[in-house]
Amino acid sequence: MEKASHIVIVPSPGIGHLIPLVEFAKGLKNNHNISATFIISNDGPLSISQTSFLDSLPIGLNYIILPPVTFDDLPPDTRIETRISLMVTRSLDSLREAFKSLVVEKNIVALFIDLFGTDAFDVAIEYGVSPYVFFPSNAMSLAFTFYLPKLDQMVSCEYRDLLEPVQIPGCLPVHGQDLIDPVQDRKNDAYKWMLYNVKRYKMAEGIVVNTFKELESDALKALLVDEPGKPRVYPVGPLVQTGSIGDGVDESGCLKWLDGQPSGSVLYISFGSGGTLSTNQLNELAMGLELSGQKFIWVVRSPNDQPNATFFDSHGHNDPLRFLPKGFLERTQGSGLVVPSWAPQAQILSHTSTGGFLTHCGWNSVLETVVHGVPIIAWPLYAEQKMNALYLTEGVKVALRPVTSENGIVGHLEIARVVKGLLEGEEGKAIKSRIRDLKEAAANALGEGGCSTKTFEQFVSKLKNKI
Ligand code: UPG
Repeated sequence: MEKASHIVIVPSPGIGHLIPLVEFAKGLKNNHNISATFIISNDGPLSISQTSFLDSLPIGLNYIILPPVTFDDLPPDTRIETRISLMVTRSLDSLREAFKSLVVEKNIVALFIDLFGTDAFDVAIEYGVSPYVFFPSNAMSLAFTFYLPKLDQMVSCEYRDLLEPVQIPGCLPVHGQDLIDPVQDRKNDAYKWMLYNVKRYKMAEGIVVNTFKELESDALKALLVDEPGKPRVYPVGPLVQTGSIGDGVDESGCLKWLDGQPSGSVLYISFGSGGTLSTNQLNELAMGLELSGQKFIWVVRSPNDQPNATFFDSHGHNDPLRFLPKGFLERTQGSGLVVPSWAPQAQILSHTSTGGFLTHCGWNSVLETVVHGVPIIAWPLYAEQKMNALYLTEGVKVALRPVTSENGIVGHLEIARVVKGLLEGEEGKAIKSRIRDLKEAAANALGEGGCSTKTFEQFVSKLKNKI
């Protein structure tokens, strides 16, 4: 009897990459009986959120943790993208061993990487297995990824010094300083890694992207044009976290608290798994929320001058609440709930009391808020988030964006203005109506005969039949 198909997934570190990959794998398992093994590279113990997430994988999805790599030789200011790339590159020997034993046991039809792990392709190819990319961000970033080698050839200065915005095919014009972080300093190793990985994308048999037609029609149209050396792109989204991470107990008390609030009245504030604010900015946000007089749930992290300080460990080790302004917790008691480090985001966004989401615009957060029809305040911090914020405010127009003052801080008056505008103002109403349309479009895309469902099916037949 022929063995059932199996895939291997080599995720980049970070829970924001693991979450959509697991949703993707669940879709393959539940609808097409294709099981999966995640092979996890690391540089030490996994974070609490990663461990509890992996421990709750359903039957048919397994994981292997590779021995840790060492980064002792890297300078302390090594950028996150370099670390992510090196994590996979330095794990290649142990990855090869793990892959070899799986090949003996299972009918492996594909190896998937996301974003920066293209060195793992070599292992797949050695064993005659097809390499694929799962792109956990959007069509706009993927279009930029394809465009980057061209831009690299055409432009010699730093992109942030360009006078004209960059015209990525199918996308809104983007100012150089708003392009993704790893291209902001072309002399940095992170840029070299980025370019190295994107040039290797053409080795992939296909690229699965977590978006859908109605959300990003122009960028997808451009991506779907056949060009030599460009792998076929499969938009199968929105694949979002459905359950909770961990055992599903409402440990933070957020859901119970939301049960007692009026419909659509609460602003949820979270900067994803890695986002952090400076001390100054944390204070302004606290004061702005208080001044707005609106209800809120705020996932607070200890302040840090690096905007992505908790990327590898979302829970941190300090008590973040002690950094809030004196008396803030007492004064906002009853109207606000402050949660240290991590909250059950998917459930909060699906709760009827939630009326807005102040987000760093990580793509999973964007898709989750679209799926639940929750209006957005866009507050990008790092990675491709400025591009996402641009698209949300000026492309699909489902977000308000506070203005940053010249000192780089968003002041409390501006925060209060935008928060009130979203929850009570006319602009908030228009956004609500547009995001409800997108919510419906998302449900249709994933429904029977919907465009993402059909694309998923085409993709699966390619996987199974190797056509
Ligand atoms: N989450 C929670 N509780 C929290 C915080 C986050 O459940 O308290 C979940 C959230 O629901 C989401 C995920 O964690 O599913 C976070 O993903 P995302 O919103 O995409 O943010 P990041 O973790 O920052 O994701 C990284 C990059 C981001 C990029 C994304 C996909 O920072 O810019 O879009 O990966 O590539």
